[in-house]
Amino acid sequence: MVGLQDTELDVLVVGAGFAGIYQLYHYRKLGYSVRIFEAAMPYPGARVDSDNPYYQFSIPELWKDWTWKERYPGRKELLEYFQYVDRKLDVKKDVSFNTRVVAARFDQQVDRWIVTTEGRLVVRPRFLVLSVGFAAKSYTPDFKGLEKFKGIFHHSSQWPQEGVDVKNKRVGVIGTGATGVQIIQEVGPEVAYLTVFQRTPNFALPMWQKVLDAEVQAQQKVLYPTMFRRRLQTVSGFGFDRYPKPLFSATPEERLLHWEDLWAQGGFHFTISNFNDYSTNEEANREVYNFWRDKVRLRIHDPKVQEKLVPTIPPHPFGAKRLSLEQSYYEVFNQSNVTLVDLNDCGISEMTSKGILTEDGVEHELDVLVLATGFDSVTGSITQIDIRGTDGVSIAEKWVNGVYTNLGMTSAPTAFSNGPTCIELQGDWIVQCIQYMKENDMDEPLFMQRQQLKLNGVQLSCMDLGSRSLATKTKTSWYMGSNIPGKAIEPLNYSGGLQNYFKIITGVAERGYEGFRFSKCGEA
Ligand code: NA7
Repeated sequence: MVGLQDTELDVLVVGAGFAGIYQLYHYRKLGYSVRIFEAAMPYPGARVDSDNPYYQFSIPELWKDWTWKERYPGRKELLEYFQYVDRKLDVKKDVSFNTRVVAARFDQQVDRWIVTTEGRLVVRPRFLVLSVGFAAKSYTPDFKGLEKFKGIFHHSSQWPQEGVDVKNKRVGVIGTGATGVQIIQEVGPEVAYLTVFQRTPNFALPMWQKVLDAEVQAQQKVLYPTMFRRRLQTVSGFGFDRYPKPLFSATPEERLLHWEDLWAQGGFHFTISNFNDYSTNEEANREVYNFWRDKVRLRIHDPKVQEKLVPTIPPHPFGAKRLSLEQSYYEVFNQSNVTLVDLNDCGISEMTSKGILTEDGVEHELDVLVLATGFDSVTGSITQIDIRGTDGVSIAEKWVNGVYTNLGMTSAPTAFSNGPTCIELQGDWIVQCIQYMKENDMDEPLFMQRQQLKLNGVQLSCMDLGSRSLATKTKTSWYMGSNIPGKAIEPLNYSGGLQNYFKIITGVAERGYEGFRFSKCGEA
């Protein structure tokens, strides 16, 4: 690391996840000097929510020799996959781990970024690519007395790599988002006692996990190139798409038949391939909810718990908040050693040395407390880095009232889709844009994040699209930034479909990066 001090690089990539590695792969091919800085980890039960084979690199030298074990790979298999990727591409030699980027400013005199890490390392890349993901900044609510708690507690994103032994322990989980659901179903069968603190029920969908057959996978690989191309033509970056009909144009029998079919396919098939108006038409949405409700309620024995987990009337439209995929989540609540605390009936007063005191005076004693309370999603990953443009104003200050255009930097939130699909789509675009700038000796305080492309925001009107979606009808949601007190409330994802997003960004590039402002190197 010492050897890197003051190094000049073509590209510095921040983050060694799917996006960062994809960037590295392409810059190496172009012969650029490139390095990744990675800060660094996963909780019990962490699992991919995307169907195989879509959650992987589409790089042929990677998928050709890799065989997945499960339809939705878990933490262990994903780690093995990344180890395999490392062996194949020798990723690590260009990654500095445990290296958190804290600041970046553009020096117009030398046309370079001055990037500083927590350990005071300074490097000077010409291009800075933030592949930091949408959930790099965790959110822990300001619980009174949290510091008094004598047991073990962690936010899900800061789970110790060596794990925490929850066997025969009294465990509490705050939060029932996608993370909480995964943790609850994983630890439920092992613990002495589980107390789940729920504010909003998650409308979780059965994933129908299954072991994959190596032979079938090998045969299917002939289709992979087509499948990977097809992803870009769909609304969500998977191989399947919306059902091309509004809900009420179908007869009740046709609806039921379609829903049963989607249900049997498992996972996000039920949302993505549902009727094409279910996320914009409230009545259609309620019909979809009712189908989900009636299926899931059957799995919960206690009628009171049933109503808490799967309410007769939903607190928000179906799919307006991120749905989770589950395998045995609802059955956990049938265990006699599990209590569901509805924080709407009775909130958290404070944390004590022994556990959590709720407003009814009950002290829930715990050995381990899991804070599955989410993230300052999408923008927090970027604003937590002190990034300053040529005017000296930080990106956090610029975005305090919402994400908007800044100097020559126009930013637009990510297209909302399967992660790797969008990562590769935007990744290709970023690589080509940087190549274009290098070839033309152009410079500009070019700030790019795989989710925050420097595009003409007018074309990607998230606000317009978002306001038509039922996703706005939630009290707290990371889709809208409303889960973080004080954060500007606005749709943070482009919901116009990945296929449309693809057309827009390709069009901008083809028209010579329309809407961008480039300057020649040396022109301060
Ligand atoms: P989420 O989806 O933001 O979930 C956070 C959960 O924490 C959610 O159930 C919140 O309830 C709950 N929460 C947040 N603040 C509080 C307070 N103060 N008291 C009680 N409960 C609280 O984060 P995840 O980590 O589950 O998932 C993030 C994404 O990562 C996921 O969607 C995937 O795309 C991957 P609420 O619903 O706001 O009432």
